[in-house]
Amino acid sequence: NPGNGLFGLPKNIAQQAGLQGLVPELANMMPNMNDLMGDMANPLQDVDINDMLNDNAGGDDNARPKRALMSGIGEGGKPGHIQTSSLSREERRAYDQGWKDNAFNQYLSDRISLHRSLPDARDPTCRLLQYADDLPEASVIITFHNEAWSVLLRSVHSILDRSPEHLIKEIILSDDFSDREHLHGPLEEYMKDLPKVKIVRNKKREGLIRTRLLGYSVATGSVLIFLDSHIECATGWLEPLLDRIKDNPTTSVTPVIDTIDDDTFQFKFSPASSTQVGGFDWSLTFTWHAIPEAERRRRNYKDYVPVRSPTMAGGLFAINKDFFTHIGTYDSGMDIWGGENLEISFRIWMCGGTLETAPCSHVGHIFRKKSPYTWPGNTNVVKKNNVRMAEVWLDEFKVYYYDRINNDLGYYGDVSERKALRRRLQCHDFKWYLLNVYPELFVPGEALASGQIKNIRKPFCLDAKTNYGFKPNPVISYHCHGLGGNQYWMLTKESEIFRDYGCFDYNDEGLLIYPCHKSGGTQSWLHRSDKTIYHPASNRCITLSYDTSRITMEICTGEENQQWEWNKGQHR
Ligand code: LR7
Ligand code: MN
Repeated sequence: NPGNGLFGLPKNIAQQAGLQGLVPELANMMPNMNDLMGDMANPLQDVDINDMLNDNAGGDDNARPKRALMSGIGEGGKPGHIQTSSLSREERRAYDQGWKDNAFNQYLSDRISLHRSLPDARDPTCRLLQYADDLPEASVIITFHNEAWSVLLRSVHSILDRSPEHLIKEIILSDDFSDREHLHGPLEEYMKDLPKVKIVRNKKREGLIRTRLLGYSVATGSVLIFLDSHIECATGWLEPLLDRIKDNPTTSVTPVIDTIDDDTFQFKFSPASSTQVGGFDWSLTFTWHAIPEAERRRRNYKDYVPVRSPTMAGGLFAINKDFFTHIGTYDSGMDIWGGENLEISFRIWMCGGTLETAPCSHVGHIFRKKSPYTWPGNTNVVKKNNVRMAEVWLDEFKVYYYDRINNDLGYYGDVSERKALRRRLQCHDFKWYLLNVYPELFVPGEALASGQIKNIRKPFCLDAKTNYGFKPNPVISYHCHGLGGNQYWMLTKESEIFRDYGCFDYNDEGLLIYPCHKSGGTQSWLHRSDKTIYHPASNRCITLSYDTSRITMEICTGEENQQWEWNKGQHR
């Protein structure tokens, strides 16, 4: 049906409704309505019937005894537990080693089925959508470095078990010079039974960026899907991605990334209503955000409609192979880890593409608290990668990042080829990106003052972490180090003192960093001409105690212990 949108609906109608590729109105005609009804009568309560039905419909069933697995550990994505007190000494050693090697609970993973069932809590409309038969074929590329056996295999099986057979051209396992034994002979042996799986290997440790490029170099499908090596694809994950790319080959799509708990392996399925989009801050760190109102409106407030996202987390996305080639794949000068996610996000948008998240597509990922593998070379690779990105893509805005790293760029290699790529493709500039794609981002140029906030007499600066941990972080004072970091603060026109979405907030609990709420009140501050930092809501001033170097909020006296200077910009 040339000229038509998917499902034979004229494209313009689908588009007008903001529903490219999605026709919920047809829901009551859809056959799997019966499946939904069947759900009610399902006696196997811990598993969603749709999951099972879809798995079976997926073709590649591997003839596994599903019923037998229902009660197994981790089934249905439920949390598993290892009673460490009842482990023998040997078992306990294996348990500890699993954590040490992987920074997740490998011992538990090894006891969960490689084909475990998962919850399916997609927006109900997602289950009703039908996709064209001729979606493009995907090459799935998984890069790995010393991944745990059960976790890597479960990643692979979750793809095969939950994808229509004809849509997976191949799964390419791209090995970044792993030295664990199981990832060599045993892996080759195991994969002999899975003809779609190919293994390629680096000759030395390259990092995830060049390892993805190795996978790309042997891929033959028309769509590439990059995945981390510790994921599980949920029911229906594939079609929504391919559908968007079929519709428009310049669209790159990510699934919703659900959390697989690093300790319990619980699959925490996030509901469609809480889908988030990607952003970044000026330390060039990826961040998550609620969907902005304008974008919600564009989607007619429908949670299952693909949502435009300024950036992606990096590890899980689908992209047309020719488009990936056209926009310059990845920057092969980036090492080990980091930076490539924002770099490709900016490049997709600035060079003619669109980046979206498909709320009907769900893939779980094991989020861990630290990196378990070595980071060869003791230069700061993330900084190096970020500087490469900033030099090529950020134009005049790069100074805001450089401010944060104390203008110490370090060695970052040659970026002339990447600059030439940008000129050749005639990409938009970064200002265009900020205006059109990410207008919500605060640009420090708009700040009234920025940099460290130093006491007028003593070399002490206001200092705090802005990550939101268990408890909000207090604002303290610390010897001024002049490196930016935790002493970098901006004062906005809206009278906030902030960095990266964390704002000075003085309330009953003290002077703490809270997420900025944009409504003044306890987060409103004035840097007055007498250099005091005044808090109208409490009628107090930020005060340095000279003997203890503690920060308190006191009645304003205007004395030196209440006088502060920013190193850029001043009071108004
Ligand atoms: O040297 C390396 N060589 C590799 O092959 C380092 C890593 N890798 C592999 C590794 O085995 C894994 O499969 O690369 C993949 C990513 O490494 P992780 O899992 O240690 O990274 P992460 O999940 O903490 O990091 C996120 O940001 C990275 C920035 O470079 C990459 O873009 C990751 O793919 C990305 N992961 C995700 O987007 C999943 C969702 C997380 C979020 C938010
Ligand atoms: Mn990961």
